[in-house]
Amino acid sequence: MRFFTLFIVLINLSWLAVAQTPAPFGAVPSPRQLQWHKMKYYAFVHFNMNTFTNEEWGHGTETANMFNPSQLDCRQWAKVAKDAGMEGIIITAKHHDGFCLWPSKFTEHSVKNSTWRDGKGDVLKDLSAACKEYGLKFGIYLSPWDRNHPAYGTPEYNDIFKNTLKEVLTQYGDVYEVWFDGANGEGPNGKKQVYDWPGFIATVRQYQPNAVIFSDAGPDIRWVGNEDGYAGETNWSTLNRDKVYPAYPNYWELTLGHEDGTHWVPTEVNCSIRPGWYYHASEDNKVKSLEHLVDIYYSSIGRNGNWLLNLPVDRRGLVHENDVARLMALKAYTDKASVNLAGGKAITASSVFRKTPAYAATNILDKSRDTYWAAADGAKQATLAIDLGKPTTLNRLLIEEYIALGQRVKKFSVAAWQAGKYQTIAQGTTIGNRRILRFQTITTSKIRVSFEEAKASPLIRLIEMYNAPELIVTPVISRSKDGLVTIACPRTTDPIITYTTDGSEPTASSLRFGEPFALMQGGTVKARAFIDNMKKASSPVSAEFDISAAKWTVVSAGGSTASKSADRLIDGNVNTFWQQRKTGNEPASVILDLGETLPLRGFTYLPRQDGKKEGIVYRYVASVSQDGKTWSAPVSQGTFSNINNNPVIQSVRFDQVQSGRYLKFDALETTAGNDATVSIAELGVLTH
Ligand code: FUL
Repeated sequence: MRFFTLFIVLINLSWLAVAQTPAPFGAVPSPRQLQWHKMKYYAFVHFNMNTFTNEEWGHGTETANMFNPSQLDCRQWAKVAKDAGMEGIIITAKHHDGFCLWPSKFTEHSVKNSTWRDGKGDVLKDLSAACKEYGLKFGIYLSPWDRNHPAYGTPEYNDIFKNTLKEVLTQYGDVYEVWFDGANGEGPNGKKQVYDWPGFIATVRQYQPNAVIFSDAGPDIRWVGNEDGYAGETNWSTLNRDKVYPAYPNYWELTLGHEDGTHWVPTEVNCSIRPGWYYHASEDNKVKSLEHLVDIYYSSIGRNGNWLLNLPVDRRGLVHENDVARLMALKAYTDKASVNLAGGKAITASSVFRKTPAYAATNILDKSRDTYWAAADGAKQATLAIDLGKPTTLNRLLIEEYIALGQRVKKFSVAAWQAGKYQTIAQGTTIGNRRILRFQTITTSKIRVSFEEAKASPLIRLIEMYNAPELIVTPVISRSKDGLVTIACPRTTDPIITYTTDGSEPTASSLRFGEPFALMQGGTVKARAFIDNMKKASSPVSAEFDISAAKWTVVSAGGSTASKSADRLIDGNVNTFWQQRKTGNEPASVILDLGETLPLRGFTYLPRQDGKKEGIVYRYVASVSQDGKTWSAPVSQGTFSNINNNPVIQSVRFDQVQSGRYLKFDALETTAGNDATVSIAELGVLTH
């Protein structure tokens, strides 16, 4: 009888407990995902064989000795990451060329067979120890695609891959994230592998149950659909996971997520601090500007994602000085831009879940992310009024949902008390784990946040407000077909732009840009914008040019006589492109007449820059000619690595200098296969 009474009491208590707590809505995060959501910013390090061969995708034919860093120091990476405010490092333990940064038992293509440290070196050992020392988490990127392993393309390879995974998951302590690249090309036998994804996932779960697994399709966290650093303004953490798979063709859906998706699979935004993922000395001046990185910060961390920023470690085995300087500038900026002006201020809500004090709006402005405000049961609209107590100048608002119970808000707006009434200053759609709205700087003493549409009653755990320093927009350097250089600063009023053409850093006293100037033979232009009587400066930008296209004509494009639109491929405007449909195996050829015989050292291909993938060339052949009739044997042929996901300019150098007046570029295959449209934003030559 006593047991029976206890049973009844327990049932009642649990009923009470349930009734006193807002119910979860839709798909919710797992404990390991919630842990990961506490992070926001960490480093990717691409450092492997490609660092030494100057490639983005190695071929698997390299020899182990080519891997030979002169001063490898993983503690330097860890210190840089820590100083930059990052929380972990994910390392390319094995990329598509198959080379392993640790002495694996399951391949001969590894550090164990290199002369580096007499074959006794182990980058994963050094890095995991450095991460521990600096209080950083340690993550592993392991490419299933392997262009070296003799077993690739056979069922046996899946077991080998699982064994390799076991090695990296059991020998280096805790691993917080395992990064699976969806790329699946041909191996040394010309065969593709059918990957055993369930087996790979089970291996991670077995040896590192707390690690989150990344791929296009999760299962824990998903790719954001681009390598540019941008999540959707609308970004659901939910996904119809069973419909998505690695190399999913509707990649743009990953940018937005699926409203009402069946599983919780939030976004991780991966992008590189330079154009390429691997180190190339030619990109030392192409580290993304502070303004660009700040924009990515708000478009990743500020749009319900975590930011995985890649640092291409150089041939010494160090993070390059230029990258370090930019990372520290970003840290200094974000520190200033996140001083909270709303902490502990007065806040009231239009409703509170069952009038329970534990869910009061004051939870939003306290320091805890574990307490939250809950609107009334079933309320899909609600407002919060925040009294800042005094006129406060601000231009950013951070807001976070209590995601443990699901993602709910679909539409919200922010209004400021100005001239005796509330005026809308910003609007947003989804919130999720974290959303930061940017708006014009205003001074106000009261802010109102209105939830206009929600899938279930809003649960908000945090709001902060900041006054981020205004950044001076970095100038954009371009050169017209005629060889005239323009330097513009579109969104800054009346900047003074200074520049150099001798490679030196522009200062306040460098040449001032007024009229476009000629740079016919090419060179390096570096520029900077100044405001406030030259007191504030943008970060410097740099652009390299080869010979101009002033004398060039397009002789034919796509097999036919060139139409007017073909001029777009030499117009110097990166935002226009030429395109033509190509059929089957026939190449689409473009012939340029350079107007004079030149020493040709290579060519450049810029794919379309509008974010679309149609026509991006993958396989090409280039030939030269003196007269436009008799053509050399191909002077270069091959594929553009990773061009689909990262459509940056491709510079291809010939083995030998070729003297010629005509260049023929044959597009043999696009990233969409044989039967497709071919598109070219710019085609150029390298003569320097
Ligand atoms: C892509 C790879 O193919 C690139 O080389 C790079 O590793 C990037 C992070 O993922 O899918």
